[in-house]
Amino acid sequence: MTRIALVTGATAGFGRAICRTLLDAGYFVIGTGRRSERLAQLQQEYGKHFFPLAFDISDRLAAEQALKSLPPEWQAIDLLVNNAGLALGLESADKADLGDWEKMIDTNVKGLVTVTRLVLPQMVARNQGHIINLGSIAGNYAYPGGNVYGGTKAFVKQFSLNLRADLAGTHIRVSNVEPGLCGGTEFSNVRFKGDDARAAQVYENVQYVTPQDIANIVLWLNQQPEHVNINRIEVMPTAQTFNPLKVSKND
Ligand code: NDP
Ligand code: 8X3
Repeated sequence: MTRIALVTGATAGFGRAICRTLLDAGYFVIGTGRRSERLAQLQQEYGKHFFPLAFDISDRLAAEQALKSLPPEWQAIDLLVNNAGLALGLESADKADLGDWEKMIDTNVKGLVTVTRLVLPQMVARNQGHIINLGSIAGNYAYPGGNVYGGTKAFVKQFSLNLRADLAGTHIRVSNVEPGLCGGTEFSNVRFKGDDARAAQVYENVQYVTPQDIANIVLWLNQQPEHVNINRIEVMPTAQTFNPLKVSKND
């Protein structure tokens, strides 16, 4: 039986790799994002197996209209991958830009809950489905400048667990993928607002986790038998590990 997946943030990074991996595995895929020309490229490659749905996820009305506009044969979504998201800036909380904070909350929190709320009722009606959210290690561990970005990802983790609580007794699964340092995406170019040299430095001389690694994990999560729910999966490059907690001493 062919499965239908909806992947948010399909125009770059993880989302694009997840779309390709699901399409190659035989899924029909709805891909979203604001850059419609990139969605059109995927449609050119995969033809009727890919449905482009361009909208700004932080615009609730646009999200509602987009989801409503899906043709009937695309509405029974079996797998929702809530991947679209961003970090903006790395300044400490007293210096960070409030507009950046709002944009992260509007996208990573409000956008994600909007799409979830729009897709979930048909999953419940069919008693079938899987929601895979893209959290982050930033939602598990604090780091300087992680302030609101980490806060949004902690929200995604707890929202995922609370969805599980609400979906008790159904066959619907919810998983939160929590990656660490991953290269090959636009994440740091966006975070550093187009300072591509600074973005490149983040990944210099490190064997980072790739978008394909994340896509493989997403496919594997969904391929588990229906009675198996992976609640959370944290993934880091082997090269990334922990520091002692910081203690500031009096002089
Ligand atoms: P990219 O910047 O490469 O891709 C982000 C995607 O999100 C793009 O397709 C973009 O599409 C979409 N997006 C962003 N804002 C909006 C919006 N307002 N409306 C619609 N779509 C939007 O990032 P990654 O692939 O690296 O990140 C994907 C997810 O994984 C994010 O949630 C990120 O927080 C998370 N993550 C990333 C890690 C990393 O190190 N890369 C590690 C841990 C988690 P468009 O611009 O076309 O709208
Ligand atoms: C992205 C990973 O450590 O840059 O979510 O916040 S990190």
